[in-house]
Amino acid sequence: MPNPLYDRFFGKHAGKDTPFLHLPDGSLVTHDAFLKTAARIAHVLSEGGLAPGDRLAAQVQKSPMALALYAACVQAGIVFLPLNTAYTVDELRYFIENSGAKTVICDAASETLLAPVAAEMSARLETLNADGSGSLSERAGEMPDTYPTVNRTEDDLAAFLYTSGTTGRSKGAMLTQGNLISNAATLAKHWRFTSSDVLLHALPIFHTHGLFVATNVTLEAGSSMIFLPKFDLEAILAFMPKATTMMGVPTFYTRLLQDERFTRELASHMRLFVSGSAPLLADTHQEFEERTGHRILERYGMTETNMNTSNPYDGERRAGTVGFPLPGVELKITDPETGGTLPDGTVGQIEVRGPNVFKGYWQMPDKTAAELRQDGFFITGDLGMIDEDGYVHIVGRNKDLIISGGYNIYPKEIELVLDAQPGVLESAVIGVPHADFGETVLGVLVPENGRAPDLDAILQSTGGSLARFKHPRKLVVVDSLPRNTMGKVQKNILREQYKDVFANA
Ligand code: MLC
Ligand code: AMP
Repeated sequence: MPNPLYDRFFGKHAGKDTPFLHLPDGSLVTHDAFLKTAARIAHVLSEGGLAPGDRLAAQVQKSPMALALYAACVQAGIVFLPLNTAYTVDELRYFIENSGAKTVICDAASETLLAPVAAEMSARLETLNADGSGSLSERAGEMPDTYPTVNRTEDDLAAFLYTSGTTGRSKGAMLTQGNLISNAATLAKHWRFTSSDVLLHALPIFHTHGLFVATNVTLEAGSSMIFLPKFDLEAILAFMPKATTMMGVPTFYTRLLQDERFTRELASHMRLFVSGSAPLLADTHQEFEERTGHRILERYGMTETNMNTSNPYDGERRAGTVGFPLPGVELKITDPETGGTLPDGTVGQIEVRGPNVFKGYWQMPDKTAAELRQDGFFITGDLGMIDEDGYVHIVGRNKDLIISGGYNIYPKEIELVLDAQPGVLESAVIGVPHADFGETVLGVLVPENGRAPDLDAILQSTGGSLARFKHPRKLVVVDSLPRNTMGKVQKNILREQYKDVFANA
């Protein structure tokens, strides 16, 4: 039966003993072995009551089994909802409830905390640990290694990825099979991936970059991956000579450049370095070229759209730009007030349209209508311009968003937590420059009754409800927040005032 996503990325590799995952311990997972594991998991999921179209939420460490869980969901027609391993139980509760996930997969270490949440939502709970053990694997071990692939169309949902909103409520971006297929096919071709490529994979697999860009492109081209559990500088240095390509957030590249062992020779076997998810400084681009002779290829994407633009493979990879719209993707710069298209060279909001653009936000028709126009153009919230040679430049954001080490952080969510702290009248959360993470979180507090609040206690208490990467790295106290005549907090003034607080971090 046809299942376009499964057939294209997975099914075509069935029965092949070709390499898929090279693991740090030297072992290899072939395509065939991977697909058999996926089929076994698909049986467990179906037997557990998951039907095509149902959602499965997974907060699991990166491992071959975790990736096979994605393949299993595709094969069984289940909507895959991967979640950042840093999320707290409070955060997870919302995702499980909002998505209506019928099954939740977690690490055994979180089982006690998550069991009551799953029970409350009538969701089944299974465990999957970093080493591949857990109840999911135990049950999968008893299942057949083939599974009757569920019939799907390109318009069916493949995944939900949650992206936070400016009001603090996360939105489930609904991605179809067609969205994922079209983008990976375009990127594999554009970046010249072949079965000889070996991708150094150190990104997490719960976001677009590590899962849909890196993994789907690898599967599309029949390449293999050196599959590292996370970004670890020592491992990257050790494995780079065996790889041909790497994809990373800018922090990967700045960290590599800080190490003298990262040399031209070490990178000599590499064909391509790709950067995205956050702005790559032109300085980093230049320093990287001086050190290695490689020009990093920067591209631009989003959870809702997959990848939109890319610098060229053959032509000039221009530092400080995100290149040209990908084949099949339309991009225009519009006036935020009127929506009218602006001429090249003018800064405005970036809008994109194409087969890569998502279907909308799960059960949020108003939010979908506000960002996804009737004619198919998606308002990205990024500000940019197109230069005289057609290169797209991202110059800022029309949304209150901080990107720290490639993770998105919405200030509103943190402000709500800070505002509720004893002794805090109000707060403003801003992103300030940070050498390692690009930007980091600073909380600006106004005390109640002019008495200084206990900053240590406040930092401690944000820990319970917010993922670690969202925590303010510093809190400062001010008498009042700068506001415009409409009463809106002028965060640009605060960003300017505090731009050097982490200058030496
Ligand atoms: C970890 N920490 C972070 C952080 N990552 N804090 C802020 N921002 C981050 N990104 C916390 C840790 O919990 C730890 O807390 C402390 O910071 C230092 O940790 P570390 O050991 O230095 O961090 P590390 O584990 O090395 O992780 C850093 C990183 C990682 C940059 C390698 O964050 C990462 O892999 N980022 C990639 C994110 C990504 O894939 N984004 C793509 C989104 S898709 P403590 O308690 O020790 O202080 C998308 C679309 C597109 O945006 O276009 O691609
Ligand atoms: P996310 O919602 O996590 O998918 O993050 C998407 C956002 O990351 C985009 O809207 C941009 O603001 C930002 N982004 C992604 N790639 C780049 C890039 N190459 N340069 C600048 N910003 C980027």
